[in-house]
Amino acid sequence: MSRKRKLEDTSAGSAKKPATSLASWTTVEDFNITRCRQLNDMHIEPFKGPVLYWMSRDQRVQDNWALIFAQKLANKVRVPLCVCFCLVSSFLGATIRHYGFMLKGLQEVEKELRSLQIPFYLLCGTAKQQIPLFTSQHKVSAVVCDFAPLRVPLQWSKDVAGELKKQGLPLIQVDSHNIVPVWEASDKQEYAARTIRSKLHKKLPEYLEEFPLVEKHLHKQDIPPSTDWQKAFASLRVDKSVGEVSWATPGTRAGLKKLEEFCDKRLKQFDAKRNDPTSDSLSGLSPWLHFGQVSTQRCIMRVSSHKGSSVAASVASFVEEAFVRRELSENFCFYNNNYDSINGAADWARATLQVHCKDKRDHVYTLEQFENARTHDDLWNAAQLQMVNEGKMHGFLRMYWAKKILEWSSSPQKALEIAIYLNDRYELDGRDPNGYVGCIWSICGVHDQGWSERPVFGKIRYMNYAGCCRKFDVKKFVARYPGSKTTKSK
Ligand code: FAD
Ligand code: FO1
Repeated sequence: MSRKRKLEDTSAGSAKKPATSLASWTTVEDFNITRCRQLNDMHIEPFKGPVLYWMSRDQRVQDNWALIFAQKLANKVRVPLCVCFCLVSSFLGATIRHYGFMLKGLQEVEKELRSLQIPFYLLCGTAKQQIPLFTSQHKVSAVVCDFAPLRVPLQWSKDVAGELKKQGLPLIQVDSHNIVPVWEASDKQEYAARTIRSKLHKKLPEYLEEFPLVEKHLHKQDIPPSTDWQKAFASLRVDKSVGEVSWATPGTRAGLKKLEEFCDKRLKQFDAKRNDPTSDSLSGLSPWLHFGQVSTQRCIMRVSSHKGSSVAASVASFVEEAFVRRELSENFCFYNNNYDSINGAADWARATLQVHCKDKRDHVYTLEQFENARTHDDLWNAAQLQMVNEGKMHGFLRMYWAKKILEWSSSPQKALEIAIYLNDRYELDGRDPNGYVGCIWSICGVHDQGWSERPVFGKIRYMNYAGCCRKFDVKKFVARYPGSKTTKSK
């Protein structure tokens, strides 16, 4: 289904002006054009050079609306299609744990594209440098990119829009990560899950449509020799002391296998057990979702295909988390530039944290003590060790973990800084809107309400050890991480 948009001013993709217009040339058959926005006001010339998909966030071939759109556009103007990825040598503190997972996933992307006669180019350097060089060298006629609501990727696409405008080339951005494109879900920062939920569900039927296949590309073009991946790894300037994880095999194939395994083995107990860190009941999908190796839409469609009373609550719960909560995080980061600072919190939260910022703390820990799991709390230490050793802390514990950092830091600002730093350094799914919102929800009450006032937290929701003991077998969890023991451990 293609929905045309009225022509308006097409500013270069500023986050605040969500939906820019789309010139009529962008309309392709069988594609909901509201998934796209135009980042400069150039247009494509038919029968010129290839269409380029500049892959960044959504690192997969199939189930990728940006690549689907790029191929439809290339077929419409009868030109070749190619894909590139701009590898930056460091990115927001990512370590070899993250780059290893990402690059191994991209190797699979290159192979799959080659089988479809679609050349893949790994370009080392920033998009602002590399894309204009590539487009002039390969006489590209239009560029399609995917979308992330974070400061750095938004700046990347803005810079490229400007560079391509100098070459008279259009840049079209497609939200391939969300089911409902962020600029379609809402035109403002939403207050809470309850205010965005109905907006998302109302649009779900329009966007939860089966993906057309990305097919062998008939307008052929030379396929370059395969990438020198050793050289790519060597170009990295990353901390190699945070090792890669063994439990998660990178790449789309492994990610889809994980999805099937979740549906077969864990979906049934997901709703009942997802808040119990001693049970293996989560999907485990976040690393593949973060790197876009698997489409969240595919997960929602797969999980929702399970009918019957025994899984109904779990299907609903998974949709709530993977659709509503996740797309609420995207909304927050897109419309609130302070998504990773106290300034991003609501006035009531900043006020209450300010009132209590001088309250006496029973414990105050440094980053080094937190990082090395050297607090007085064995459960907190165990959660920290799970994250450091396995690259994935259980979702329930992430709330407790962050809230204790608020309680045991010298100030809320310091707490948020420490939580984000540790989260992005060790979580395989770090540097993600879910992470920034997870931390700011826990420490500054974003998307939450105020609770009864107490020292240090003020009206920010409180969580404590006793509360965890009422929810699950804390001792059993702590026992898995011997290094977490403290004098408190019984
Ligand atoms: P499941 O429970 O199986 O959920 C499936 C998917 O739904 C997740 O992969 C995720 O995409 C989405 N989801 C689940 N819970 C949430 C949530 N609370 N908010 C938004 N989306 C959600 N998630 C990240 O992807 N990266 C992070 O860096 C991250 N940091 C967090 C930090 C804190 C302090 C908190 C409280 C939460 C954080 N989360 C983060 C959200 C959530 O904890 C993880 O997405 C989830 O635990 C990932 O494991 P899973 O895929 O097995 O989750
Ligand atoms: N995106 C890129 O286009 N190039 C990179 O080199 C790159 C590295 C990278 C490392 C860790 C990580 O977690 C993400 C990384 N991304 C990179 C960004 C990713 O594509 C997403 O845009 C962001 O993670 C936002 O979700």
